[in-house]
Amino acid sequence: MTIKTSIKITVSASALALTAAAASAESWDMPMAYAATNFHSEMGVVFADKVRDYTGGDIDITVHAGGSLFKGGEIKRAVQTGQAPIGERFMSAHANEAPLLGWDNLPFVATTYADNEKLWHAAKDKVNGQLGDLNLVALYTCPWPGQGFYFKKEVNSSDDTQGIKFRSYNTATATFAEELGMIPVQIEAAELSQALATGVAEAFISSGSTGYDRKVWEHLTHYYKVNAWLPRNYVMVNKQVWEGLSAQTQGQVQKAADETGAACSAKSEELANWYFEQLAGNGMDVTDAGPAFLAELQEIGTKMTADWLEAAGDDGKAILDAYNAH
Ligand code: PCA
Repeated sequence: MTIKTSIKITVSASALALTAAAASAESWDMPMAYAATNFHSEMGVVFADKVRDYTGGDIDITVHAGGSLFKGGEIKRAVQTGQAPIGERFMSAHANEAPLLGWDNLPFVATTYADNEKLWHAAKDKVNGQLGDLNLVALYTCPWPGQGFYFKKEVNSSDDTQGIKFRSYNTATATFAEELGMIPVQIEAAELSQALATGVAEAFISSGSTGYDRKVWEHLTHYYKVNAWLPRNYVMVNKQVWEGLSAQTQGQVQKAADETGAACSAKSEELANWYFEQLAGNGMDVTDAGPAFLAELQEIGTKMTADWLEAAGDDGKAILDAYNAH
């Protein structure tokens, strides 16, 4: 072989390699539901960067935060049907369709990050099975800080909550509101400021994180740090899209997901108190719930856990048994 021919072969081989790379490179739009500056969304960008890096550019994810590509309530369906290959959503928002997915909304069951992680390990296999039935594969999950109540007045018991218009984010929070004599209305976090400004809602349950993102001190005055549960967001991929990837690419994406999930959880824990400081710094009264209110919440919580166990059946019971056994 002459030198000239060998150069020619090398050139055409690398041209081929380039064509192959171009053909296998995929661009994925990733709708996310929460504010671009929220840690969940920032971690979505970290994940996209890692995936690009670990797959050598084969998968190029573009994050669309704040419900800008699909609204929060539309993201799961978009991924299930393949309109979007990947997306992020609040897991328990799907509990009306699949009760098991409310595993992380059980009041006062797992109220620290360590316990929440333990509960996730107890739930993981069952949850993944359920998501598989919905044509989804979960890549990573990440907890919000603990959930407490926002009001525009001091609240000491359910005597003070009657008739209040309450923004709920899933069926469990709607039930909670009704038990307290409030009127639930389901609203996405992205529309929360608007709902408070127009009086469509005048109270809600959430973490300090969402109160901070939505500057709710412009409308509300009190936050009670009940720490009732730490619900999770998850990043999901369409099952066929996932199965269409090579084992090697799946491994690379999963490595990115495992690292991002751990970093996101650590970030959530690191920020939890910082959010309270921001609410207080902007004039809100941030305190623990008083004993009478807390006792009522705990009683409602016990009933809600019993209801969930009934709805989620044997799989739900297996999750709680596994959690309590450790
Ligand atoms: N923020 C989200 C879900 C839980 C949370 O802390 C919200 O309020 O919609």
